[in-house]
Parts: sequence; structure tokens; C-alpha cells
Amino acid sequence: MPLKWSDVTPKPLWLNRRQLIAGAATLLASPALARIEAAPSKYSTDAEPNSLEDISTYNNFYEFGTGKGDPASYAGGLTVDPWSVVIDGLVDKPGTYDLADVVKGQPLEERIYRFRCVEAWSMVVPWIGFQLSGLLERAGVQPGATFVAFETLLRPEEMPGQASPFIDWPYREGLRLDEAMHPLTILATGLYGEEMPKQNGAPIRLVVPWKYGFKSIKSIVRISLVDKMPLTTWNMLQPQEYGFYSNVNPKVDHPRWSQASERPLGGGLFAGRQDTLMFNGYEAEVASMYAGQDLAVDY
Ligand SMILES: Nc1nc2c(c(=O)[nH]1)N[C@H]1C(S)=C(S)[C@@H](COP(=O)(O)O)O[C@H]1N2
Ligand SMILES: [Mo]
Repeated sequence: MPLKWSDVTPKPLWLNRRQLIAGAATLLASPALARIEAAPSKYSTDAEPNSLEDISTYNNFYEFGTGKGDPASYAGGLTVDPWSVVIDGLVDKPGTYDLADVVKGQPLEERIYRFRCVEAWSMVVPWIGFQLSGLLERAGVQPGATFVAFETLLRPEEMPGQASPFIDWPYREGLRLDEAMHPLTILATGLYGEEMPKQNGAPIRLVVPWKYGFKSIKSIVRISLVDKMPLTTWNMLQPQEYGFYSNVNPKVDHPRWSQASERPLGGGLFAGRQDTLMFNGYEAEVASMYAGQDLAVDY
């Protein structure tokens, strides 16, 4: 059983030198995030996690702007308490559930996962969360359900990026039911032993580590069990470039760039690229779900 990261690393060591020296003021100014207890997991990678600074200052969260620094700059005003999640569609117990109710009874684990953005950068994140399968089982998935659709909060007053007409808000994502039930698929409520920073998708987000990062939808307010492949934000915007499946695949290039390698965040300006792994390194666990599918067609 691997130790969880927070057991082996005292908190000051999570902060890199730059944070300790230059970031002391920022840290004092940030509201304290509550600590979360979570058990270690056999699904964690032993790769070294990125610093909290890397993970929480280089983000994609278009609801707050398209710049990598925009989420950290503007997500502070997002109200994440109270928060409720609608669970509907083909389920036995549809309803609007308070976040506490969604999380209730679900065993929280620390899952240290590799994370690969379709833009060809990557990082390693010590998420805290629980298996989506646990929640879906509690809601009671009905036999006709074949896909799960997710939606992010729609709140332009607090999400300035939602003024952009280029995206048909709210941000939407989806998984096939077997992908949603896979033990690697989690709903994350925190990282680095604390509740989720707002810029990373507080208070609850999806994490699907073998798929490109955009599948891991943030700040979820709706989970629907459906019987058709749902519409998803990037697929609606550029269907030729972003497929529904979006499994990490070094052999299927993006039309505008290679996916064969990636740039690990935090390596510095002169750090090299590393080879991208099939299914982002989770091939042994997930490949069987795609047996018989041509992954160049189902990209
Ligand atoms: N609602 C929403 N979820 C989102 C996005 C977004 O813009 N809005 N960006 C996606 C993309 S492209 C990536 S790479 C990851 C980034 O997660 P991180 O900022 O926690 O690293 O979030 C994904 N989830
Ligand atoms: Mo991404």
C-alpha cells in the first residue's frame, strides 16, 4: 500500500522555492482551504506530483478567460457554498442534491494521477475524490442508460468568460456508461490534501486520467444518465479536432500538432519533452473497453 503524499511530505515542502520566497504574500492573502482526510489508493502513480503552484496557476477554465493565468486571477469570486448537483435522466432516484449529500458515504481517496492536456502539456496531480461509480450506483442507473452527460455551472455574474459568444455555455462533457463506471474515473473534491482550489474546478469536478484534460469537466452542477451520446463542448466547437472519446493516444495526432510527445509542466524552460503513453499510461486498466474500436475513427 503506497503512502499518501501528505503522509510523506510535510506541507512546506509542497511549496517550491519560488512560492516560499515570492509567494508568501499571496499565500497569506488566499483564503484557507479546509483539509480533507483521504485514504491512499492502489490506483496512484508513483510519479512525482507537480507543485501546488504549477497545478493551481496554469489552468484551463474558459469560464474565467482563455489565458492560463485567468482562472487563478478571477475564480476567487465564485460562490461554491451552497452548491447543489442535479442528478437526472435514467436513474431511480432523480433529484437536486446538496453537495454534502452527493459526497455522503463515498470513500474519499487520494489518487495521484497523470494528467495530459490535448494541447500537449502534462502534469501529475494528487487529487482527492471518490469513484463516480459509487454515486451512480446510489442514484440507481436504469437499464436503458448508455451515456452520462455532465454540465458546469452557468453563472455569468461570477464567470466573466461566459460573456464569450464562441462557446455555447454551459460547458458540457460526457462519457460512455462503462467509462463512467470505471474505477479510475473519479469525482474530485480536493487536491494536495485540501479542498479543491476554485481555479481547478471547485467544489466538485470530474477526473478521467486516460483522456485528454478537456473531458475532466469542472464545477459540475448536473449529471444526467441518457441513452444517446451527449453533445460535448469541444466536439461541438471543432468536431474535426476534438472527438467524443478523446483518449490520450500518441499515434493519433491532432490535425494541427503531434500528440506523440508532451511537455511536463514545471520542468523549466529547457526541460525536454517526454513520450506520450497510450491511454496516458493507463492502457492496462482501460484498453479492453475499446476492443474492436478503431481509435483513429473514434478519436
Ligand atoms: N467547465 C470547464 N471544465 C474544464 C475546462 C473548462 O474550460 N471549463 N477546461 C478543460 C481543460 S482543456 C483542461 S486541460 C482541464 C484543466 O484542469 P486544471 O486546470 O485543473 O489543470 O480542465 C478541463 N475542464
Ligand atoms: Mo486541455
